[in-house]
Parts: sequence; structure tokens; C-alpha cells
Amino acid sequence: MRITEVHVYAKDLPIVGGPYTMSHSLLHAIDTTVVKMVSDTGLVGWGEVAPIGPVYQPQHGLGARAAIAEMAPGLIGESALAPLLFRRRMDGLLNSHSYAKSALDIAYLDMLGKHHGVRVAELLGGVAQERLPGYYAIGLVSPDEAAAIAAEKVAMGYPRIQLKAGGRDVSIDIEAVRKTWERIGTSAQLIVDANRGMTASEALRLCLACADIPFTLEQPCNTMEEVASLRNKIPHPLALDENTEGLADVIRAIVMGACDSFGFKISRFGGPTGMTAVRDLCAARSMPHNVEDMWGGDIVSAAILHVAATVEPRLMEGVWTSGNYIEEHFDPENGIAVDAGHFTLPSGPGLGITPLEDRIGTLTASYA
Ligand code: 0XW
Ligand code: MG
Repeated sequence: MRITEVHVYAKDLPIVGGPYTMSHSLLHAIDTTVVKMVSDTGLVGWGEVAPIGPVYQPQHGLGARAAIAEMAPGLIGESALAPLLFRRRMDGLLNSHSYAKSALDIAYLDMLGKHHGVRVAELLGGVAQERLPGYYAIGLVSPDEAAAIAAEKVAMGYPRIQLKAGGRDVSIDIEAVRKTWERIGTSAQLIVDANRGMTASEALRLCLACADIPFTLEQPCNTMEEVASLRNKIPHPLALDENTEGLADVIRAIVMGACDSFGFKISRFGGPTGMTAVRDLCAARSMPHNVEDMWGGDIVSAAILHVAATVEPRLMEGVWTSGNYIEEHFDPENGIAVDAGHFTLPSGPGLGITPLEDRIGTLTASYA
């Protein structure tokens, strides 16, 4: 089986109930890129990548489509049966740009799974669990609102709650953490995620003021070194997210002892195929982690679940998808939705979803 066509679509995903707020971003809509890959046997594979605005990381929607334009002509005619060789072929066509490669990798795996009649998770090594724990991310809202939303989501069944922090007076973050703790206690795991928005001094103030509260502090500062400087000053476990921009960064973080867990976005590793090395490295060092991506519709959400399903359950901290913020599914029948704070792995071959062509956006380029 070989690749004969690659089609690229762009779509604006308005944020339902937005804006979505983090320490450095306030977003009303997200620019997603959908890839449709076609084989000489008539199979179709779907891929997607949706950077969460142009500031969150060195990625943006136009960049994804430009990177795909650079690679796609060189991918036509390539075997559709060898994901690792496909990844190397992409690397031979364009340096870095893992996020754009992720959309192509997802489409490739969707098509390959359909060819073999198996799910993507089975291509990635096998399904360890069909039902996956989710987590809910609460934006930069008032302390009272944060506590109320947390209580509501815990009551719905979410086992983990993430509070956004940073980019505002740290005293507000301290109050939000305290009020949320008072509301939910140990009924759910609590993460405080500053998305690189704090100085080490601010993070220290937060942790000392909340030393009695067992939350995980996620990506408080901009660099791994700043985060690592907190290691022996705070009682809280540390997680790295944005600093893990590739397998080498994960190795460096583990060797440095910079964190106790990770937040992994599949597009930062070039997609599910690249994520398997990160998953297995973490298993070798018993490093818990979540599986997510920046944003995206059913295609990204399904890819996230197929990776998460292969992670050792003892290390699988949680899954996040942006489904709560998207007004319509690409696949109205099998779209990915959270249920009582958990996700169920799709049962169909490949990704297990079938996007409707009138929902995937505007065709921007075709390669054949
Ligand atoms: C909560 N998220 C998964 C959603 C946004 O992509 C940011 C991210 C995070 O944890 O940083
Ligand atoms: Mg994070």
C-alpha cells in the first residue's frame, strides 16, 4: 500500500464558553489543520494538529500548513505500511516542525490501522486500558469561581482538576488554590499549572503559602533550570509540560531530576509514533505522565486516546481533550466525548472515527 494523495484543510474552532485563559494567552478561537491521506488501495486516513494560538509554543496554524506543504510532495508514493520509515522520511524532508508531522503521522496510522483492521492503539503496542481517566482544566478565574467549578467537575466524576495560575498577582493564585482545596479536599488530585507564567520566586511564594495542600505544580516557570531550582525548596511534586519539546528534553529532565511527572502533548513528539519512545522511557523510570495535545477536534482527541490506552495504567495520570470547548464533532456519531470525567477508547479500526467532509474546514492544498 502506498500514499497517493494528501489533502490539507483549515478550520477555525470557536471556543465554546470562551475565552480560554492561561498565563500568557487569552483565546477565542483556535486554527486547526486537518489532513486527509489517501492510499493506492482507496483507504483514507485522517490527521489533525491545532496549536493553541501563536504564543503558547513555537507553533501556529499557518506554520503547520507551510511545513506540510514543504513535506507533502516528497511523501507521495511512499509506503503506507512503515510508520517508523515514514517518520524518518518526513525528517529527511524537513528539520524539526514536529507539530506539523504529528498531523501526518496520525493520518498515516489511521490509514494503516484500517488496512490491517486494527485500532491505532494496537499498532502502538496494545490496549492496556479501554477507559481512561480525564482531567478538567480551570482557566484564570476568580478564586470563588475556581472552587465552584472544581466542585462541579469532581461531582461529575473527574478524578483530576487542573487550576491555571500565573500571569497575575500570585496572591490570587494562592487564594484560588486554598478555596479549591477547601471545596474538594482529597476527592480529586489537584494540579496547579502556570504554563511557564511564574518566576521561581512567585512559585516559591505559592508553594510556601500552600505547603499543607498536596497539589502537583506543573510548569511553573519558563525554563527547566528555573523549575529545577525549586526542587529542594518546596514540598510539592513538580511536573514539566512545555519544556518537553522532544525526547531529548525528556531524557534531560529525568537525568537532571527536574520533575516527578510530565504533561505530554503528542504533537510535540511528531505524533503517536514518536510518543511511544517517550512512553517507554517513562516506563523505564516509573515517571507518571498525562497524554494530551494543545487543542483539536475529534481526530486529535481520538489520537490522544489511542496513545493513552497503551500507557501502563500505574503511570497514566490523565487525558485532556478540548472537546468541552468545541461546538460540533467532526464525527457526529462516534465523536470523542468525556463521560463522568473519563474517556472510552473508540472501537473501530484506525482512529475509530469518520469525519464528515463538510465539517473539516476549507481545502487549502492538495498533493498527488
Ligand atoms: C490544559 N491543556 C492541556 C490545555 C491547553 O492546551 C494547555 C494545556 C496545559 O495543560 O498546559
Ligand atoms: Mg500543562
